Amino acid sequence: MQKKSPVILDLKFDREQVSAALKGAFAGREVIDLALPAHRSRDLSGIDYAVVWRPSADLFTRASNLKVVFSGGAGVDHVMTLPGLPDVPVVRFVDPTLTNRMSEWIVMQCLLHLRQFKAYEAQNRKRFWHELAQPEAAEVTVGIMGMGVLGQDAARKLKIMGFDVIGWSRRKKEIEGIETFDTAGLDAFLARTDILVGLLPLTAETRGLFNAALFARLRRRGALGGPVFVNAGRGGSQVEADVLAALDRGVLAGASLDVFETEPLPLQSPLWTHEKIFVTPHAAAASDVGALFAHVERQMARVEAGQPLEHVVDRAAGY
Ligand code: NDP
Ligand code: OXD
Repeated sequence: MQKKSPVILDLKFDREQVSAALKGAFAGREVIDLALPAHRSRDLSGIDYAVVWRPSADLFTRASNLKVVFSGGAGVDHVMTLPGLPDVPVVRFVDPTLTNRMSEWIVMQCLLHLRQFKAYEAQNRKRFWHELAQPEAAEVTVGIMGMGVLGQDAARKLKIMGFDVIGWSRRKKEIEGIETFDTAGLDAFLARTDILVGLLPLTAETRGLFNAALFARLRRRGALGGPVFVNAGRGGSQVEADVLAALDRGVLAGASLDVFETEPLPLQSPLWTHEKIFVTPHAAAASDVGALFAHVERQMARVEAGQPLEHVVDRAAGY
């Protein structure tokens, strides 16, 4: 039987999670974990596979014969812009563990805004007992920008919670019970949206998209008293100065941000303490490392059996 190619790991992930997941993973195949000192100067030429999350700048020079690059996450912007990325398939991480986590975060943020959690927290600090008006989910339209794997799952789960849900993507989708728009329908989509959810990849087209001009086109007279911005796609798609200005001027009524222009979010950023913003540290949907390795093993088995890879990035579109 032909010897299986080793697999390189260049993952800036929690070490304990990687070590735990490696127990029992990649049976019958050598694992070259570049986080281990013993592997740092190892010859990587002639190796077919690399699993990467924010890889080292010299990885592709050292691993010059890769046949597939696996992203350690659903997003691939961390790898698409790297110098020397070989012209081979780049495979995204698509798995229910990640999709479910993202939908939990999105549904939670929409509910926090619907149920005025920030306002109650402020009242609690003053020990002020006062019930606020209670809009229903059905009165609120959640508009999701990015109706891919994550956007579609979040849409279905928001629907179950009773929200009116609409979606926007490059190519129009047909999804039962959800009105959808393509890029030409952006104005109509925004004019209907009370809670704007960003689940877009970072590409040249989406960089800086969530800006003052876009916030100004959201529905103004909705049940929440003003539009809300929720972003778990990529921080490069939002203009943080515009988010802050929109909140301060009442153009936005609230925000939930999991991703930032600079990560980690700098200590001095006003986003940390803004009374209308929920901040989480790029933690909406972490990759389950065990599930990631199982996905990589399935895809390598497909290559070795002569079957096509799944979840391959469209290099021209950039995601
Ligand atoms: P998909 O590739 O499945 O979906 C991307 C969606 O965005 C598609 O609907 C696509 O349109 C749409 N899109 C892309 N570019 C444009 C554009 N220029 N104009 C309009 N629509 C566009 O990705 P996933 O759903 O799996 O993931 C989305 C993103 O979420 C990831 O790229 C990553 O950045 C982020 N993410 C964040 C995490 C976190 O913890 N915060 C965790 C995981 C992912 P079309 O359908 O027409 O192709
Ligand atoms: C991802 C992420 O892209 O965690 O998977 O951001």
